Amino acid sequence: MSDSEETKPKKKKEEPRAKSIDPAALEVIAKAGAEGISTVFSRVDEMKACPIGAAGSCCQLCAMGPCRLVGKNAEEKTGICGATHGTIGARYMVRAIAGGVAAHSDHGRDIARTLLAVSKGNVQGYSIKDPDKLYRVAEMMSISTDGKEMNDVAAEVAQKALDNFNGVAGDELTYVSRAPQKRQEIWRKLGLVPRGVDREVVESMHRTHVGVDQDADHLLDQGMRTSLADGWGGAMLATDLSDVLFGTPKPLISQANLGVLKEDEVNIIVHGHEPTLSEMIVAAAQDPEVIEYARSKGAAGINLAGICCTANEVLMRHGIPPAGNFLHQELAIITGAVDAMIVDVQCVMQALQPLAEKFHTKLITTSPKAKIPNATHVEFDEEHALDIAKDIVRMGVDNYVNRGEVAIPQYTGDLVAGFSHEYINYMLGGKYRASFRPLNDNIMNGKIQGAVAIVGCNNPRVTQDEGIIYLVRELIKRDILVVQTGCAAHASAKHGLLTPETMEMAGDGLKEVCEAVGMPPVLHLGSCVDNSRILTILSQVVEEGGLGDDISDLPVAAICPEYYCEKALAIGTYAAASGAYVVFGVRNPVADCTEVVDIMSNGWEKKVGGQLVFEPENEKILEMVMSHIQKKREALGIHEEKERVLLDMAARREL
Ligand code: MSK
Repeated sequence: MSDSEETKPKKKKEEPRAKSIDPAALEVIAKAGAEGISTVFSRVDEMKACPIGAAGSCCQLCAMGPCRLVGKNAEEKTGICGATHGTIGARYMVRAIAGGVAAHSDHGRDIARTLLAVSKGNVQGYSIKDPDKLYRVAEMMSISTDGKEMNDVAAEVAQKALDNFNGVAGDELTYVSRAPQKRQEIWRKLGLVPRGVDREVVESMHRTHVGVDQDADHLLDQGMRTSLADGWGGAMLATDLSDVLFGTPKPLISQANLGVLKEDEVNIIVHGHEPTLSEMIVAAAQDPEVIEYARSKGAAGINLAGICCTANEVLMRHGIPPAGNFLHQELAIITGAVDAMIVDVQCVMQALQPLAEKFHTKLITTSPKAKIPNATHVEFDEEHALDIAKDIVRMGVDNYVNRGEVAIPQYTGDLVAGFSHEYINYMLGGKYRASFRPLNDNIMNGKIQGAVAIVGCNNPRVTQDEGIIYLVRELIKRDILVVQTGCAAHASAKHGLLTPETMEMAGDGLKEVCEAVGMPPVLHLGSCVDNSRILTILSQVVEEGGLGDDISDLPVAAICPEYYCEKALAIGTYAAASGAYVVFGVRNPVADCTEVVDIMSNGWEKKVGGQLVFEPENEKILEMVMSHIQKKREALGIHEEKERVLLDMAARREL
């Protein structure tokens, strides 16, 4: 060995990254490893991400390519057609946003179609569970309800919702009027008001086709307009009409994680997104005749659990326990205890069927839009919804006797969920004076420094739940109220952070408010489409007064620490286009397109007051979000701690 080799510093071997911080997940991952079973956690090590595509430097839009803008001076290179790095990156973002918007909005459209069918009596098992909300939605849509039967109002509401998709509701989506006045003016001035959900998605696909829109900034404006058709359109309609049909959530208790599976009962998991199916599965699993059928097979009962956002839909309204988030779908099957996994659309891995074949699990697809080779397909339709749901549940029951060895990790987290925007309003102000005033006052007096939404998915490229849990804990410690949706909420649920006891981890100010109101410092608002509830809350906080006149004035932010899909990018974009500061973890999908990175951060901040930025380090995300919140507090003049003045009776009277 030469001298120079001897003195060369040895390259430190990188420690393998932990797969998860969830002990239940780690237990099943170890079992899978020992038995040679492939999972998303093992495949992610085998499949290295393509570095060119990962940074937004690959254009695959036509057969002249794919073009790879790499090497020295990559920023100055162009594709064969002359497309710049900026155009390529912007086209990627706009197509991703359009994909996400299409997914959420097709979900919303299906709920509207179900409401229309209910109004005409063409369904089995559904009814209008929250008539008050139906009338509030009708008012919001300027539909007169005077002297009309409830079903006629429902038909008009459903039709107006459907018109929002088709673009025949008018020049602007109906719910744009729910945004603060100033926000609406910003959108109108910039031409960002969405005209119809379908129209914006189609226009995005057209403008990103080769040879059409070639200006990155102009393309990304269309990305914002399309995303707004989700947040203030498809997703908001999905949330409101789901509340009308299935009930508006109120707080309830439950548990989360793989430990909710039961060894002596038929375990059925609902997985995917749309509540139309899962609501009927809940009803079928509670049907005494079906339960008796399960007993006849030797089971003690039927245990229903959820994965992903379907889990959130049935948790929020029925307290059905989530068995876990996105990365738990395979792990649940590997416990050997799942007799049927019923799926509809979105976030369902194709790996489930080959895995289910190694165990006894029956994978049942139900949507006419989504089939999986070799899975059992039972097509769902609203006209025969309850009968179909009962048939599906019976298939799970029949499969109970085929179980082999079962290994359920004994971990669960207690949780409180069910915080709809209506309930938060009521909780803060009370029955007779429901209002966001106490929240605004406590933000103004500094007991609450601000609010942050921690939302989105899991991604096996990062340690499962780690970023989400770190940020939740650190933010509440700094007197930040946290709201959650999607799989990020499951992470907190599994780790016991969605309980009132969590207020012990909160800063003194936040703790005091939580004690006074009787709320946990981390609020579960629902599924991914329910991110629209956050937009509604922000609009109401602005309307309440004292914190500026637009969402961009508020000391708030949104973080998606473990995103993986296009839907997350759509949500992040509509939040930024609505004026929020949005940070994504994992990686920047257009990192090498500096023009696009700059437009979505500095450009959008100047244009719409919000930003979409990417930062893989959780500690840096925390710093960035806290400094943004302080910046907003300073701009509002509420950054200095005010001396607390005790008022005498005269001063109180004056007030
Ligand atoms: S399910 S979109 S992994 S949050 Fe909504 Fe979870 Fe993300 Fe699917």
